[in-house]
Amino acid sequence: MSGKGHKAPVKAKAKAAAKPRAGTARVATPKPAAVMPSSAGLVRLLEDDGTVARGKDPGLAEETLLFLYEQMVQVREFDRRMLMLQRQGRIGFYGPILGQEAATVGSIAALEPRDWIFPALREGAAAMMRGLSLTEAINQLIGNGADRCKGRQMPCHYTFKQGNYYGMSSVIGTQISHAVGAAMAARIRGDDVVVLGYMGDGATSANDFHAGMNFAAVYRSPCVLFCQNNQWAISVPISKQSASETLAQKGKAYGIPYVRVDGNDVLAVYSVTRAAVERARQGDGPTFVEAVTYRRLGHSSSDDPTRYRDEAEVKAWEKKDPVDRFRAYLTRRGLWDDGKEAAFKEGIAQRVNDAIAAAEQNAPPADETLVTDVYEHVTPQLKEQLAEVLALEGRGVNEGAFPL
Ligand SMILES: Cc1ncc(C[n+]2csc(CCOP(=O)(O)OP(=O)(O)O)c2C)c(N)n1
Ligand SMILES: [Mg+2]
Repeated sequence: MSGKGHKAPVKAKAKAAAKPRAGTARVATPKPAAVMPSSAGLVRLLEDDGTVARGKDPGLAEETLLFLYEQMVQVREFDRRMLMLQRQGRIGFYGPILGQEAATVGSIAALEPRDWIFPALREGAAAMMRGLSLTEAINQLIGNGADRCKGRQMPCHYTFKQGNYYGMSSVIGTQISHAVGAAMAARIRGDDVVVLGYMGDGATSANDFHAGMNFAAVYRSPCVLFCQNNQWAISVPISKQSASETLAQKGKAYGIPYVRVDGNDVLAVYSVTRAAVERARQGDGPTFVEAVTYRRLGHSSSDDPTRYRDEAEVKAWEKKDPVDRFRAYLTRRGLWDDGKEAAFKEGIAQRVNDAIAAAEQNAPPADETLVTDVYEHVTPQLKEQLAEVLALEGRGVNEGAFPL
C-alpha cells in the first residue's frame, strides 16, 4: 500500500445500517480482512490447486463462500445462454464476462448492502448479487415492456436502484467521476456509505480517469476505484494503452493508495477490496485497485477477437480459470464435491431457462413509451413525431441490424 494514512476533513456520521436487501442477506458480515495489501507485486491468496498459505485465508463464513461460488457459476451460465440468444436473434447484443467472474463477485462481496455500486461494462453480476432477478435482467436484454427502462437502454445496461446499483453507462471512464462524486455526496449528507466505482483498463486512458482520481484524492472521497484490467480495450492491448509498468501505480501520482491483485482469485479480490472499503469507511479516503484478469471472449457479441489476438494467449488464461480455482478451494475444505456440482449446475441451468421463458412472455413496450418520461407532459412536437413514426410501421423502414 503506498501513500500515507490521511485523516478525513469531515467525519461521516454513521446512520443505522439499512435493512439487507434481497440477494445480499446471505453474505454474512465477514471478519476484518486478512491482508492489508502492499504495493509490491500482485496480491494472491489462492493457489491453482486451491490451497491458501497458512494465515492468509480471509475466514469467510461457509455460507458466504458458497454464495460466491453460486454467483460465479450463475453468471457464467447466464453469459453462455445470453450469447446463444443473441446468435439466435432473440436479443440484440450481449457483453460477456467469461474469465472475470472472480473480479466482480469478490469485490461486490466486500461491500455492505447500503453501499453503492457504479458499474462499468462487465459488472452485471453485481446487480444480480444485489437481488436483480434473472428474469428482470433478461427483460432488459430483450428491451420488453417489463424492462425498467422500457427498452430505451442498450442491452446489458442494467439499472437497479433498489440494490444501490447505478445505471450502467457505456461512456468509458464516466463511472469514475460519478462514483467519486456520489461518495462525496454521501459523506456530506452524513450517510455511512462507501461507493465502489468500476472501470476497465481502457478507462485509465480517458480524461475522466484524471478528473475522478484527482478529485477523489483531494477531497478524500469515501470510495474504492476498481479497475478490471482484462488486458484489452476492444482490439487495443494493454501494451498500447499505457507505458506504465502497472496500472495500479497510477494511483501514486494522485496520492491515492493503490494495490494490484490477482483478479482471478476471488479470495484475494475480496480481501483487498474489503480492506479498501474499510479505509474509506473510516474516513481515510479512496483506494485504487487494479485487478489483473482476462477477457476470454470478444468485447461483445459484435466483436471477433480472432481478428486481432493470438489464440495461444486465450488458452494460457483458460488455465487460470477463476471458477475452477475457487472450486478446488471449496473441495479441499470439504464444502464441495462432484456430486454437489452436478445437481448444482443443473439447478442453475434450470433457473436460467425459467428466467428466459418468463421474460420472453412479456410484450414489447407500448409505442408511446418512445416519448414518455422525458418531460412531465409530452410536448406537442414529440406527439407529432410519435405519430409520424407509427405511420411508418409495417413498411419495413425501421428494421435493421443492431448498430454496435
Ligand atoms: C468515451 C468513450 N470512448 C470510446 C468508447 C468506445 N468503447 C466502448 S468499449 C471500449 C473499450 C473499453 O475497454 P476497457 O475500459 O478496457 O473495458 P472492457 O471492455 O475491457 O471491459 C471503447 C473504446 C466509449 N464507449 N466511450
Ligand atoms: Mg479492458
